[in-house]
This record gives sequence, structure tokens and C-alpha cells, in this order.
Amino acid sequence: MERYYQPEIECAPPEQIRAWQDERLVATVHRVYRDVPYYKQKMDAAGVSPDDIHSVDDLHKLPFLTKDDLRDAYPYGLVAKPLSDCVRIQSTSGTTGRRVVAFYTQHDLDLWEDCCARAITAVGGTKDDVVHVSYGYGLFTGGPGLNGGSHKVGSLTLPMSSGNTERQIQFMCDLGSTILCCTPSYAAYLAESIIERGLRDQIKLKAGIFGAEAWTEEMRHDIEEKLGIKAYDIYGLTEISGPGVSFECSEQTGMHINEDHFIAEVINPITGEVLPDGEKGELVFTSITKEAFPLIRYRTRDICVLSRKKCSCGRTHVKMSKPMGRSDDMLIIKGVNVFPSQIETVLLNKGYPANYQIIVTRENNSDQLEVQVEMTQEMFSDTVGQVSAREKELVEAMKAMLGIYARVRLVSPKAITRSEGKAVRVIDKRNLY
Ligand code: DLL
Repeated sequence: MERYYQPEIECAPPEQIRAWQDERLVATVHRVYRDVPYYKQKMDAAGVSPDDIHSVDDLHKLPFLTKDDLRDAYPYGLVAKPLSDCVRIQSTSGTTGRRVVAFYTQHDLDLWEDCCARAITAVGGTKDDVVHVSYGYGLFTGGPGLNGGSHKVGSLTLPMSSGNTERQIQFMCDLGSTILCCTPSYAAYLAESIIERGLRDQIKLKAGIFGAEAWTEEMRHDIEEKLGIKAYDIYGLTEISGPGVSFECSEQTGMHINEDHFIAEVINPITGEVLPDGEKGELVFTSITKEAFPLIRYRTRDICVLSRKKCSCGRTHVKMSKPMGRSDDMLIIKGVNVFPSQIETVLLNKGYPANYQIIVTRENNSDQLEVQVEMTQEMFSDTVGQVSAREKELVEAMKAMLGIYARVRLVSPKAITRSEGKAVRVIDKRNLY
């Protein structure tokens, strides 16, 4: 039995999971109230005492924590251990404001790596695998998380980091990488580059662990077909540790949340009301085993659905759907909610590659949506003179999906800059006016 497939935990009966959560939640709440003035202040202001929290049923009494709280408390205000007990920081890229900095004790690193090891094991990884980690290393959690998980599984680990596609492919061929870990957009780019070089037969990849950004089922099929692998989703966020908060198993129908470490809720993002399983809303996490940076009811802004349907893999931990976008990713165009994933679905269904960019502008006080779409090489050579017919077809398909008009501009192959990390899909120029 693999060390990091832990059936006694991952397949535990729901009552057992609940008992762990109750006990760990109560302990965490008492600890943060005692040791972190920021939490004490917040709970006092909400009129909740740690003695009001007896079990997960009382979780809803606690106030939410948001990214704004993390920014207010930056850098040390939410740290729950003396700094001398912390051994690592990781951080977000800070593209939407001040960076979020997360702290880890050695124990926290161990648990985080366990979560990533579970994810690798769930896709069939063993100590006989060669795990090729092309997530960025450094402050970003992707590289360090999967690297640590791979070590724990005992796999041979290639700490490639992102970029230098030529070298990635060469190592993949020479060293026989079997599991690729990177963003789905970079996986698509690597697939394209491998095929172009005629090296598809020389790679030994069997699985990919792709996450850190939203991707559609259509993109999964595309990558699986091009690389001849199974492509699995992995989810996480720096604030809650990094990758491995949840991960897909062989069923590939959503990601099991490591419920012995994190309690998940889905809420109505407007009212804050907790929604029953099966309803779509904003995902909220409470960490119950972290020492240095425990977060209580942290609003992720990711929109998804939780499901407790029995899973064929035997794991009993709740599953989250692929995030359907972030509440702050959602574009409001002419009053209509538009998610980039809807546009991606249209494009992949119509046979276009997932290389596109969404540009939003405001002209004469009216929002304008433009989608620049790359053609495949075949389309490009076949369709001289047919570009406008193709564009028209896409405009209609977008209208059916989004309910509004989007200008479509087909561009030549390779015209859209490839990403080595998280893809930049949306350029919203409205805030610049
Ligand atoms: O992206 C951690 C990570 C690294 C996850 C590698 C998976 C693999 P952050 O940079 O803090 O952390 O970004 C977190 O990315 O709130 C989601 O909006 C998005 N995200 C992460 N995983 C997925 C996924 C890492 N599988 C933010 N699908 C999260 C969709 C994802 N979105």
C-alpha cells in the first residue's frame, strides 16, 4: 500500500471525519482567540466567544475573513505562532493589490506536502514515477508544494520550474518523465510544442496534475488527446497552504477536499448565507490543523458546488466541482455576467485551440467585448477568404452562450503570447478610463 494513500483517513466514515473536524475546529478557535489579537477583535465585534463554538454546526456564528483582512493584517497580524517557530513564507503574485504572505511552521510544511502527496498518489503516482514539476518555484506555492509531495511519495522529482520549453521537452524525453505538474495553459503549450517537434512518441508521460487556474472539460480532453495522458485537476490557494487543498481521483468528476485539514462551506456571495450541498456559491475554508497561519471562514471568491455523492474511488471526503470562475473574475458587460470559461467552452467546442484573449473596453459609455482567437495552422491555411464566415459563426455561438454580442477577431497561429504560469485571459481596459 502506498504511504500517501491513507484509506483510514481518506475513506473514513463521514461521522469520523465530522468528529475530527469538531474537535480540531474548537481547538483552533480557542487558540486564535487567545493568541491572535486580530481574531479576538473580530470575534468580539461579532459578539462570538470561543465558548459558543462546540462543533461544525456552530461555524456559521463566526465572522468571515476576506482578502481585505489579510491586507489589513499584513504582514504579521494573523500569524498565530512566534516567528521563531516559522520556517517558510510563500506569497501570491499580488496582481490584484498587496501581496498575501502566508507563514508555515515545519509541521505546516509537512501537512501541506502530505496533501500534495495524496494528490500524486490519487493519479497513480508511486516511487517508480518521474515527477516533472513545471510550476514556478520561489514564492509561488505550485513548485514547492508538488516538489515536497513528490519527495514524500518517493518519486524521482525534476524541479524544472516554469519556462525554457526547449529544455523541459528535452528532459522529459531524456529522463522519461511520467507525471507532469504545471498549469493547464502551460500543459497545452507543451503539448503543442512536443507535437510540432514530432516528439510525441518519445515521451513517457501517463498523467498530468494541472491547476492554479480555471480550465474547462474541453481543455482537459484536448490535453489528454494531444499528450496521450490522463489530465487531473488540483486546487489550492496560498492563503490556505497552496496546491493540494483538493485534488482529483481516478473518477475525474471533481476534487476531494482534504477534510481532515480543511472545512469547506459554500455561501451565497451576496448575503453570506450558507448554502446546502449541491448549490452553487462561493467557497469558504476554515483550516483546522495549521499552526502558523490558521484561517477561519476565509472567503476564496471561487465559485463552485460541493457534492457528497459516493465516489467510485472509495474516498469519502467531500468533492468540489471545478471552480466556475472567481466572483472577481466575472466580467459584468452591459449588465450581463460573463465568465471567461464560457468563452473557452465555445471556442474548444468549435475546434479552436485554447489560445484566446478577452479584451473589454468602454466606448461612448458602452461596454465592448472583443475576443481574439487564434486559428490552428490548418484553419489558417484552409480558410483564406473564409475568415469572416468563421468569425460570424463564432459571434453567433458566443451570443447563444453569453446572451450578448462579442466582436470576434481571428488571429494567426502563435499570435497570442503563451503563458508559462497562469494564463492572462482577460484585459479589462475599462478601469483605465
Ligand atoms: O494557484 C495554488 C496552486 C498551485 C493550485 C498549483 C494548484 C496548482 P494562488 O496563486 O494563491 O495559489 O491562487 C489561488 O487560483 O483562489 C483559484 O482562483 C485559482 N485556482 C487554483 N487552482 C485552481 C483550479 C495557487 N484547479 C487561486 N481551477 C484560487 C481553477 C484554480 N482555479
